[in-house]
Amino acid sequence: MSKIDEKLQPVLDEVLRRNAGEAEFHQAVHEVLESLGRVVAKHPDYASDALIERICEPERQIIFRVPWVDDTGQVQINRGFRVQFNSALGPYKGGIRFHPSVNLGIVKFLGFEQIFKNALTGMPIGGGKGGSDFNPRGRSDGEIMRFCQAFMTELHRHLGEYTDVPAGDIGVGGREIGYMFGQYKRLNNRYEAGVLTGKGLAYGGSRARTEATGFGLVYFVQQMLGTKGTSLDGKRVVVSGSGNVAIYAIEKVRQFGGVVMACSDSNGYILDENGIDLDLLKEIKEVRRERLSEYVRIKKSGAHYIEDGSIWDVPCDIALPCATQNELTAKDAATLIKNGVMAVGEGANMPSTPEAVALFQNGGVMFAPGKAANAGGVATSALEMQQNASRDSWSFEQTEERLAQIMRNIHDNCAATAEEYSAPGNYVLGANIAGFVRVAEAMRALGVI
Ligand code: NDP
Ligand code: 2IT
Repeated sequence: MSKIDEKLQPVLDEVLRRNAGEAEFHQAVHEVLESLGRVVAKHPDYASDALIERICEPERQIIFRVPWVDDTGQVQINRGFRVQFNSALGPYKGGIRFHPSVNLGIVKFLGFEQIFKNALTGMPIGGGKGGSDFNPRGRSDGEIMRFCQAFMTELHRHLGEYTDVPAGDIGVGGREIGYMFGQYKRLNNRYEAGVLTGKGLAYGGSRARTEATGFGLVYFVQQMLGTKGTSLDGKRVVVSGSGNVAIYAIEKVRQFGGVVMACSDSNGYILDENGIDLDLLKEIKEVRRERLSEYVRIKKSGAHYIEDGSIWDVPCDIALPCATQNELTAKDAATLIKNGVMAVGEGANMPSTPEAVALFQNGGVMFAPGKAANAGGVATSALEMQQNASRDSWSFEQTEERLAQIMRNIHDNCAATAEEYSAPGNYVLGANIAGFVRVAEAMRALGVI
């Protein structure tokens, strides 16, 4: 990783010391502090009143036991987390992740990223994140429901439409949000629709929220390509992951005339030179909840399943990592560059390692960081909160148009901020600085908080 401004190095040292062993959190803080060097050089007052130190310290961290009973009658114990990172701009807002890898450091990295992402949307939402080391893979619907109920039995006392508003993330989609909302409602005896987002359309969800992260990512990439006089039309695209973000990124790429040749899960990737069959992918992942390898079992011609190796070995014009953190390494970046990649857009949170990002930026590859490019999901969550607050529901077209406008604004704000700080085309710098400045201004106005 590259050097930090000398004013900010002590801030980073202190974060490393106080949060020992939390590698992903260190990585996320490091990247933001690296960008802020230019801000404190230009506006030294941002380095006063321990403002940056305060932003690096969560307002509240909740860790709790989640006991539940599996289908065989065995008692299971998981650990639940909610990190309420920053509420200067609005109630804490951010997803909940169910994955065996979840620990405090991962939730803190996600919560930290969420502060700046949410600021970039321009909406009134603070930053937070939660999750559990629960592994949903292979669990029955009844087990998922009992786990969600047990998780919410503790979490509910920390939430509220003006306090903290979770949504989905890895392993948490519409089904899980429904079970959690049901339990929240039961415990509070309040139909508080705005306490969770990503709800089903039957009970207060927003149209286009399911699609929003993937669609928003592709809107952002289309804007970025536009600055170089090109577009997605006719481009070969590779998308990692095959979950919520990946599926709707694939759908929007197709609408913009691109061809998605490959997508993946944690076991392997599929390659379909004719373009991924989206209806089949949705059927396998959203309806049957099966592994991606089923795709080639059903679609016998033209498609291949590759169990070993990296999806980033597939030559493409545009790469969209939409699975998880640090899934795209320096080696993968070097392969993509060798194969002529022109743009990378992060649908996942922090999917590229710092070394990979540096390779892209130094290699002239347009690079859209997750906290800007995947902000369409949380932005549409904020639109869901608006609809809930006004007891209204908007059409798909109206909601998608709002999403598209928000993504254009985020793109232009990041690009303009990068220019202002003498780094044209550096969306990492633009996103970190523009997000930081909005949060910092609000924090200063609120006194020492
Ligand atoms: P899903 O659970 O719907 O899908 C996750 C996908 O990523 C699956 O294909 C999964 O494969 C794969 N994956 C997960 N963990 C790993 C891992 N450790 N190694 C390899 N592959 C993995 O999640 P989402 O699509 O919602 O989230 C994907 C990414 O997008 C995450 O980084 C999330 O934080 C980010 N994001 C999500 C938003 C949303 O609105 N949902 C908004 C903004 C960002 P497998 O089934 O094998 O585990
Ligand atoms: O990482 C993210 O932005 C999300 N998982 C979505 C958060 C939200 O509150 O919609």
